[in-house]
Amino acid sequence: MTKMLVTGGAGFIGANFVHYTLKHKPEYDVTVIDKLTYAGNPDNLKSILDQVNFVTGDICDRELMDKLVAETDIVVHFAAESHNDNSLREPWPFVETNIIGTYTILEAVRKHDKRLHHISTDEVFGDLELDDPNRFTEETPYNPSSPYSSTKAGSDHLVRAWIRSFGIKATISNCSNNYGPYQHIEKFIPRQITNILSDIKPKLYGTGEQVRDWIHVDDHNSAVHLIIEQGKLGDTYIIGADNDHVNNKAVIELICELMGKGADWYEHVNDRPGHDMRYAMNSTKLRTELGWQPQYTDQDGMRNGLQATIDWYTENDEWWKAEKAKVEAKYAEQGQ
Ligand code: NAD
Ligand code: TDX
Repeated sequence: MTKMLVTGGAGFIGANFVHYTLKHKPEYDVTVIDKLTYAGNPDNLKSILDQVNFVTGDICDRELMDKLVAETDIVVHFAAESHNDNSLREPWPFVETNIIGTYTILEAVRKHDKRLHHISTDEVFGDLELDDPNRFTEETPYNPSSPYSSTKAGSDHLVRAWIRSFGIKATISNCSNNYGPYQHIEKFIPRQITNILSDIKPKLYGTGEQVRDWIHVDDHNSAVHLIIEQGKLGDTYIIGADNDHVNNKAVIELICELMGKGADWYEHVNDRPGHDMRYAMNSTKLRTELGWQPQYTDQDGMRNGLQATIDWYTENDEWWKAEKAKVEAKYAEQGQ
């Protein structure tokens, strides 16, 4: 068995990754380290908790990370503060977890000579204009906009520097916007689904012309496994499912339609300051070098993936209901 340490494994993508790993990759013996911030929920792993080792702790804790990294073969690093809107209200936890936390992991990986895969985001590249034909590639220069994306960019720079200066055995992936089960209801898609389920109108920032390159979380995680197994050490891989033609307005209208509301049953609210316009990913390297293919593709793929996600939030209302009023009250303070 290969020992795998998953940081942030009680959050959205990390928990889906652990489920995916146990289902498709039985050769891994998984340990999760998670601080259980507001975004971490041990219930995300409830059905498989007896099959993983779960450690509650902070990735900034040097002693703890040194011990956990020493005991593992590979670290898959998802833990982060992940929400842009929160980073605009209070940036410090982003600096601490995303930068100092990643530094702490890098030092442990360096000392114990362990394999690392670092999970990052398209947002490190900044944004594109709506009419720009380009997509982000592994060579796109970094140009982050928010405290969130700049701290993720900082963490990527640390990983790249540790690869070059110390020769650590690491890979990096930059993925676009994920959706699927277990995503915190502060995020765009689950917020709107749970709004409709709570008889609240969905909330669209500004005009809603912004474009996100949506990818189902299982497609992200299948790519991560492929990179872990076959990726070239030291390299970066872009992960995206070619969904960069759907703007926020179209997504909200599709959610309304799939949930039996009129396509205009939503309201415009205050825009996000510094709001990135468009993200678009060119995942040619991952597809040609490693043979990756997403399962949920283009408009129909998004329709199928969204329907499955709507069903999940509908069937699992005990998972989100207690949080809903608090999340909406926080948004209401910003006129959102
Ligand atoms: P999330 O906020 O749902 O989960 C983050 C998890 O990390 C939580 O379980 C939280 O408790 C844990 N955590 C936070 N600070 C910690 C600390 N100091 N020590 C230990 N654990 C800590 O985030 P997510 O959406 O699942 O994102 C996971 C990773 O994927 C992040 O690195 C994010 O930047 C990246 N990413 C996310 C998306 C997306 O669309 N959500 C897209 C691309 C990349
Ligand atoms: O209520 C809303 N209404 C709305 O119009 C919310 C919460 C968001 N939006 C807009 C803002 C964005 O243009 O929807 C889009 C998506 O918003 P988020 O879900 O907050 O995602 P985003 O800011 O694009 O970042 C996400 O993708 C990249 C993740 O949260 C990051 O962790 C990841 O790195």
